Amino acid sequence: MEAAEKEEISVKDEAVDKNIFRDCNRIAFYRRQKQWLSKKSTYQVLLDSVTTVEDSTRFQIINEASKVPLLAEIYGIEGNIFRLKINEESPLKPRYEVPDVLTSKPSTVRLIPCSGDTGSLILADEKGDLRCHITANPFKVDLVSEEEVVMSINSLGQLYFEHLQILHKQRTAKENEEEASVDTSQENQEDLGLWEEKFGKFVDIKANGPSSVGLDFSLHEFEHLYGIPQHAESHRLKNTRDGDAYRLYNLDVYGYQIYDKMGIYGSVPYLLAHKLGRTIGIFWLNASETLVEINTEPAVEYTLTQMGPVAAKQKVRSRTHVHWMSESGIIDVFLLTGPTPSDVFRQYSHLTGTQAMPPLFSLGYHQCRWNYEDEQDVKAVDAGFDEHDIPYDAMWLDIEHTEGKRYFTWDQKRFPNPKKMQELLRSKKRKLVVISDPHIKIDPDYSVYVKAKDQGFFVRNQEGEDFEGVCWPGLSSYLDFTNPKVRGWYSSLFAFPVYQGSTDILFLWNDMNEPSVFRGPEQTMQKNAIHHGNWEHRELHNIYGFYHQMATAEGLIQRSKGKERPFVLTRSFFAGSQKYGAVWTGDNTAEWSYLKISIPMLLTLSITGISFCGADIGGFIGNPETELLVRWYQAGAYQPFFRGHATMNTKRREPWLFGEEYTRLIREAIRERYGLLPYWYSLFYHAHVASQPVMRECIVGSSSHRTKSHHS
Ligand code: NBV
Repeated sequence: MEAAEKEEISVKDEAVDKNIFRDCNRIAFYRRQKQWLSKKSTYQVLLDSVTTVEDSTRFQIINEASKVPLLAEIYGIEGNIFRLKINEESPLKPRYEVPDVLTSKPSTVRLIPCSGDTGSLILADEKGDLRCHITANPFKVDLVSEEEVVMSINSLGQLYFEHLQILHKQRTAKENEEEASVDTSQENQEDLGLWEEKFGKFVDIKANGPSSVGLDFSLHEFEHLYGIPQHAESHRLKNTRDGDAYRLYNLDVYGYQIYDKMGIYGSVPYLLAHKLGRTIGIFWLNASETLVEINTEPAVEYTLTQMGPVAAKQKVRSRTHVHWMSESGIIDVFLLTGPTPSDVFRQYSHLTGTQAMPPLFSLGYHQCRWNYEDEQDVKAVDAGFDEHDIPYDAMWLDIEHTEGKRYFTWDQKRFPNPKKMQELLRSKKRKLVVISDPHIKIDPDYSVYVKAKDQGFFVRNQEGEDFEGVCWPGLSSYLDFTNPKVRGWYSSLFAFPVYQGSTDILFLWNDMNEPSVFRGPEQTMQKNAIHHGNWEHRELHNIYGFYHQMATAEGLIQRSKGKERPFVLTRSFFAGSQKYGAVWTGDNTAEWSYLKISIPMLLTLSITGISFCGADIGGFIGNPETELLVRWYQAGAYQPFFRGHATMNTKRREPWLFGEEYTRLIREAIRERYGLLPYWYSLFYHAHVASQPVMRECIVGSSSHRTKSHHS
């Protein structure tokens, strides 16, 4: 093991150090939005600017202070979905619009403008059941379905849009005087992090300056909200307090703390709200760092005493305010109007795709550990399952199987004959899953590195050179999966003749793809690294892992000439990742509380489209007591992705190592899973064709005696 690596592992033996990560108060765009919103400056629609262009209705919105025009576009999308886009009318340069997440250009339906009162505009679908009431001053949108206002947009006046500007130094004195949107005085500059933001020893230089956006949504009579993974939190979203918003920023958080709103490995900026008779969804399509505040105002009943002899009662309906804030990009939001939960699931998958149909083997039990040491070890563990009569389908190899963490290679000493090892597994109808991370060791003798370097396939730094960061192999560069050419080339590396030692029973595991960069800010990539198309990393950070899994899955499809379904597990993900395979909840801990939190974490992923999800059985970090391990198998057998895994320095924990009684219990749990395999397969088929989540929370029992159970 190399020195750099040892150092990282010893650091990582400790519980999560939250000081490495930023909370809201240390995030400049959050502070800026809060400062500005306290000034209560409003936006107004210019009603004489309303036009219908192709399939959208467009109009200008102007802020009373800055006077810079924004362009709003409203689309009706098939299946009772509205889309609202807000961008600068003429930005200094194009702003990032997330590509590749929507399955195709959503099929639009015509919205018919109906005359509202003066000062408003009404857009309705053809049947007139769904309407959008736009109030001009101050700008507000009410979404009306079956005569009920379901949701209001910007009713709290939290629309926020930072216009791209020329850097101060390059501006004329007059332009600086005109700057009215935020307090940019020198003393305040640093605090607001407009062009430069410090975090510990890191300085983020922002070539494009401040570019954040935000908007509020009020959900009428809704008090139950769910979604926006990934957080180690309860299923139902909690009210947030100042400085404690749900953060969506993909990060490698080893041993993450539970009941915490900090962002971990993946992000789906989509939430659902549910009440009796209606379920709705809000999908905020933005891949930059995002914060979500949630605030429920409960229903209140007032008694009006001064109104006369008879006391009058007035009821104020409850509502929940959702405030989205993103560091960059545009506002592009999809409003899913339900009305049933199934309708919302269908509407969301109409936009982002359904769960990929998994190959049958991947619904069985997976045996993993960091690491199975060598071919002998694999053989012995494999034989252990037969000896103890425990079914399993896939053996997993972690990073140590490679030659010095050079993915697509095999450690010559430990795995001299990978094909023979796979033949052994194949003879028992079993599979092998190996890891492939996005960082590539800088090594002029490593062909993957050389080819990627020659073709300019790495993410670049500010100076235009390949970005370099430390990860498992030591100094590494990171493939720029946002570039379709890089994805195409990466996919080609999985072809059997190219990936030496691979066979058709070998499948893939993508780890560290937040991306994880040791010693980087928050252990990830600098936000000003540069991607294909000259986009800054800040614009697309949350979608990096999505593209990695996409390219890997495509590689597996291509190597079988389109005949076989791929299996790819990813740690990082975004909206739509369900199309490419499975997701797991990363580095959890061998404690009861982590077993418990796996259930809401997986339910949350499930309702945001990612049905194929699981948590490491037994807990990755530490040594579970035997009863915990058994209980984890019993729970995991009823969770969609079912894999035992453990970190490096833990005791071995194959199912037969704890005495006959416990072996029997684990055997029974795994066999129960296999007994239900056809049912699992059918559930996945329903997820694939009809968007129904595989793992669901059902309320069972009479209304007086309700218990929650998890149905799979
Ligand atoms: O590749 C090693 C591990 C892996 O076993 C684990 O499942 C991932 O979540 N990986 C993280 C990197 C190292 C973690 C300390």
